[in-house]
Amino acid sequence: MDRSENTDKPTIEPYDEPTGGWGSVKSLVEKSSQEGLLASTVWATMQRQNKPDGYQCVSCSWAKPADPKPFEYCENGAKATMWEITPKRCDRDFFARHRVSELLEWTDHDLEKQGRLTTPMKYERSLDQYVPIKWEDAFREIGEELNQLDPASVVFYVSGRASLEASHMWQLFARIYGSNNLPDSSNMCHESTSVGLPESIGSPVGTVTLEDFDACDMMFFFGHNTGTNAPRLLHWVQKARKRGAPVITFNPLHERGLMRFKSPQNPLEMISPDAGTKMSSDYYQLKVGGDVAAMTGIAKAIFALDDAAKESGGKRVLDTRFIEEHCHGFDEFEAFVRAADWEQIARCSGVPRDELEHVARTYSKAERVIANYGMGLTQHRHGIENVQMLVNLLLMRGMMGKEGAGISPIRGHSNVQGQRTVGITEKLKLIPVDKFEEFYGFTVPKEDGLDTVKACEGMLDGSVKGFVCLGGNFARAIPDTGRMEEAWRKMRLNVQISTKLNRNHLLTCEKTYILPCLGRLERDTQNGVDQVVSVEDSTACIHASYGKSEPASRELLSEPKIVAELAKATVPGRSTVPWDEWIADYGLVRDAIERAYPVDFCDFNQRMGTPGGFHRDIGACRREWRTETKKANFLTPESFDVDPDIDTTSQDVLKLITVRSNDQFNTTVYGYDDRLRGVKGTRMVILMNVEDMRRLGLTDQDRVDIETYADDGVTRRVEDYRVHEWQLPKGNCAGYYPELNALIPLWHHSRRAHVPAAKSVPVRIIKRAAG
Ligand SMILES: Nc1nc2c(c(=O)[nH]1)N[C@H]1C(S)=C(S)[C@@H](COP(=O)(O)OP(=O)(O)OC[C@H]3O[C@@H](n4cnc5c(=O)[nH]c(N)nc54)[C@H](O)[C@@H]3O)O[C@H]1N2
Ligand SMILES: Nc1nc2c(c(=O)[nH]1)N[C@H]1C(S)=C(S)[C@@H](COP(=O)(O)OP(=O)(O)OC[C@H]3O[C@@H](n4cnc5c(=O)[nH]c(N)nc54)[C@H](O)[C@@H]3O)O[C@H]1N2
Ligand SMILES: [Mo]
Repeated sequence: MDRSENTDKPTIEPYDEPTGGWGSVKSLVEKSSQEGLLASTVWATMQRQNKPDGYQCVSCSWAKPADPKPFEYCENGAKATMWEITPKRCDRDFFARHRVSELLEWTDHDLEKQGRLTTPMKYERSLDQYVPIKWEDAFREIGEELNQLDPASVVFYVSGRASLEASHMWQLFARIYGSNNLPDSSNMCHESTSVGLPESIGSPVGTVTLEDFDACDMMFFFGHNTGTNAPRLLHWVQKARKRGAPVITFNPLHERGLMRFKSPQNPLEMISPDAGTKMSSDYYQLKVGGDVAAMTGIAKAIFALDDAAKESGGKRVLDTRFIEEHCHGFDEFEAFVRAADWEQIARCSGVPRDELEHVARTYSKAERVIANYGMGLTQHRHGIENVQMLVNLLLMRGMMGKEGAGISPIRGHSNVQGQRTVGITEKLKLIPVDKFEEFYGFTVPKEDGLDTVKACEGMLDGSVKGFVCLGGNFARAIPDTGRMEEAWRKMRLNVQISTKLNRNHLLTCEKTYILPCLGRLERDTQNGVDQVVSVEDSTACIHASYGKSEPASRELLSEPKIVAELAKATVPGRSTVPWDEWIADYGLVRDAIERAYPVDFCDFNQRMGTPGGFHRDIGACRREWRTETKKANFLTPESFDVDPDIDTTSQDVLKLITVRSNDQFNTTVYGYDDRLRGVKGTRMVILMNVEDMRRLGLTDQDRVDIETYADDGVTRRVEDYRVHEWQLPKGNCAGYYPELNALIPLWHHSRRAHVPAAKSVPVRIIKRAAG
């Protein structure tokens, strides 16, 4: 693959502008002209973004308010929109001009930059090219192939963008066919949340809504790059700061969005020469993986403050009534925290005792606290423990199930949370098996299916033979790129339902198909009627989304239509699902969702237009704990010594974090700049602490190779990266996903949730010989 760079002389300079502001506006103007979009088209489309009667943004999953601003979008949401409504086309002529072996040399950026896919294509091995295929032939051939394969050997992947309607149909199709193999992008993302939170509070999702953000008097941010990955949330952080609420951030990197922000929606702020709002009142650059230790320190200091209050007869710092009435496991937790050694806490977290005590003092004074977090907590070997420890911290002070307080996992893809709600999961216990069987007259296979890591293991051992993907770029998003690409090509079937060309399409199997689909912004007319779809945001609010843009090609089919046609070709007569009726009216799919999930989706069709969305039934929001103990559980970690099964004490092993730039959406690379980190023209950099550089004999701009430190007999290596000095903790380094996924061993994942531990990869940096 070619290098992810667009110049020989990339520059990296500290960026000290606020997020938002004019930098954001300039970046958008550049992007729209690169895409060849008319300003009037962009303007007309954007005005409908995240509006109750418009479409829900295809970028992040952040909540959509009931009373949107005139422009309820951010720089990155606008980029995602422009990427979808681009006039560029990756059509049959393109595929006639380029062989697949040639395209394999292209970068992710160059592949997707070709524009929207327009025609169903099939790989023709003798030509090493994709050739057009008629839709009906594609469906028939795929159906025949699936029926020759053992259903247990086929995987049905979903990336988190597909609507609730398409997702519900997808999982029914897979299960009728005979497979519970339904991994999703959430398996690589917030699965530590989906496994960890139900054990703690009996809810798989967060407990806060926008009203809570308006009511809180303090926030925590652990491991989230808000300025890039959920920029609209910055408005709520800014509002909180303006009313004097402290915002305390723990992140090994100084992320601009949580430092300074200027709202591009506010003309006065834009013309003011000041540096914008200071977003985090306190910002701690903890060591990668040091969160359990840091939170143990904060908890320890809370106990000390509470002891002092008890002694002096002052107001207790612990919410003892809440703990007694609502919690289980407190004593064990208290014993663990009290026994923890300050010296070890400081060493493991990288944050000194007095600073953690300062955090505890601030926290002890707040009444309504929200704890936000992202991939910095979930993508670790101890991802679940991270999440549960953050809940413990909230439970100590009763910060759950009351206004202005709660846990806020900031989800990724725009409908990733909702897909799980309507049945996308490999775990049987999470779906209403009996209902599906009763409603549709088929038998759901009775064993759990494969999640992402297990599906990859199956590919490696040859037991997985077919992959059907509803969106996404699975092969590029997973770890161990080298081994997985090789294994992928040995499968029999690769079906990709997509909007843009990506590397997963080029990993061809015995039979390979690209099925191009409509995007969410586009008009989806079935049976002469424009259809509506729906999504669930990060705060468990469900919204309708109305696509109105002209479809990129007349040949495109909608995702629900493609799923229905695949099902009809593969499992005809094996269920009573009325596929054709559902396609003629997506409202009937919503009725089916309501029947399967009557509490969450009560009056679905009537309520989906509610401004701000309608909120799902989350017990923990009103202190109803759906756990085995019927209480909110304090869950005590075994230790806070991180990654105990990987020995990184050796002086030259660093822990690598893989992150997103401000110019990408996951594997979609819009460009080679990361404005908010001051990186221009390249993604092939490795950001390092100056002391580590010195020790390893490196200077700025040196060329290095990076190798994984693991003794499993596999060499994992990326070559010719540029070193750059960066302000991050000693022993840590950082670079960009997905290029660096080649370094992550498949087995390096959250122990129980199986989220690849993309934030803590043990690596060695090797200087390249000059010349
Ligand atoms: N524009 C844009 N928006 C997006 C996406 C995108 O690619 N582009 N992706 C979407 C998706 S699917 C997701 S999941 C979200 C991802 O959004 P984030 O959760 O912000 O994901 P990352 O970019 O991986 O950044 C993780 C952050 O965690 C920090 N971190 C790393 N290790 C640790 C640690 O050990 N402890 C702590 N406390 N912090 C740590 C990193 O420095 C970084 O700031 O964004 C969504 N929104
Ligand atoms: N090292 C490392 N690895 C990671 C991560 C990390 O932080 N570090 N993050 C992980 C996370 S959080 C996630 S969510 C995964 C992301 O993994 P995925 O969700 O699989 O990947 P995306 O890059 O979002 O998928 C992009 C592709 O989706 C297709 N697409 C876009 N819009 C649509 C649509 O409307 N319909 C359909 N059918 N297709 C569409 C386009 O063809 C595009 O090429 O990656 C994970 N991998
Ligand atoms: Mo994600």
